Amino acid sequence: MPTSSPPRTDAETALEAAGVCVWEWSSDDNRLSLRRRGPNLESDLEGDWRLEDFIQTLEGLSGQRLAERLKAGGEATRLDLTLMTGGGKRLHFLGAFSRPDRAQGLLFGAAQTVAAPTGENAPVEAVYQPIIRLSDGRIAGFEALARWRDGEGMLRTAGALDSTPGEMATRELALSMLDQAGSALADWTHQFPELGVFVQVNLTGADLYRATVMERVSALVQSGPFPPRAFRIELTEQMALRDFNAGVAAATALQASGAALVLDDFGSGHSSLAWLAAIPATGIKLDAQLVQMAGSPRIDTILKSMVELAHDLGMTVTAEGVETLDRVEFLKEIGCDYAQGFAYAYPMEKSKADRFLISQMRLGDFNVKS
Ligand code: G
Ligand code: MN
Repeated sequence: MPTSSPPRTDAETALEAAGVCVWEWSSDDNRLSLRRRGPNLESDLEGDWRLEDFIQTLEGLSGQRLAERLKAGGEATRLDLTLMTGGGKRLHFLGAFSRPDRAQGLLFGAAQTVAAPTGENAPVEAVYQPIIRLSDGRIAGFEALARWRDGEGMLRTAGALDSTPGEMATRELALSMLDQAGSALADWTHQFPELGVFVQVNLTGADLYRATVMERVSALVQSGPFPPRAFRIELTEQMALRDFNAGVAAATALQASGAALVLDDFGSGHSSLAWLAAIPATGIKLDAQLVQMAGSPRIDTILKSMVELAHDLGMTVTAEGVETLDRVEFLKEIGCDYAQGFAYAYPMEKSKADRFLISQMRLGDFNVKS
């Protein structure tokens, strides 16, 4: 079992150094504003631009295409363009309109070539926990979770190891988890097309402002074909509190890449309803602690309302940390879409997840514990 991180390629190093800009476009005042998030992104790009002036800094037709797309405006129109700077750098302009006259997203260095998946060189190993569709009790998808091998070859969470893998850059962790989950999804989509499973990977808010991470998500989704929005990123809401606009822009860019976004641990800590309203997410995951408190009338009222609220906003709801099956009836009653937790299945290695999917294909009425 190799224990070192894969070497950084020059392309990755250059991308990382370039950082990320949050952009916001307003048609009304014809303004494109660029705010730097990374270490030293093209600092000359930062600021408020008249669209025509910004276009002047770009080479060839890319500027013209950008202007056309921004001026065309429109609801939920995805923007995914490669721009060429006067200095010959390729930039990835990724985002979407949230209103007919307003768009936002991220601008970052585009990879010349996409590095090969780090796959088996990676010390971190993804395990997969089934996410069960409550309407039929079948596996709808998986959450990919990071584990490391201890001295005895057992897979452990980071917290259960003596020497934590904390030194591993979180960037490497994110890239490796994305790659492993991406190849698992490719495999399952290929083997079990009729199941349409999805895979969810956890990223931190900081990951969203890493050019390499965003480029990798975008490349993986394009390497599909996957079922629409089957490659999903779970994001905790905490990041929103630090910088609301940048969080929305990053989430918008992520969604524009073709990945889907799921709000993790919803209802823990400081849920921001403004964040829920502004972010283009596919679903929310109800925080495990809240789910485990089900049974108390007041908590039940809150859970019921959260499901209703999410549905009214067009989002699905997954209950996390479902440890006992007696909660399941309640979750079904309130219309919760998915459940995940020890009551159904523990996180498992890919090969075991394969076997579950095979049985699910064979048996009409599949129960994950059997
Ligand atoms: O925050 P997030 O949902 O990403 O955390 C998932 C973690 O919760 C994993 O480490 C997983 O092993 C653990 N987990 C999954 N299901 C359950 C459960 O039913 N109960 C508890 N206590 N933990 C769970
Ligand atoms: Mn999660």
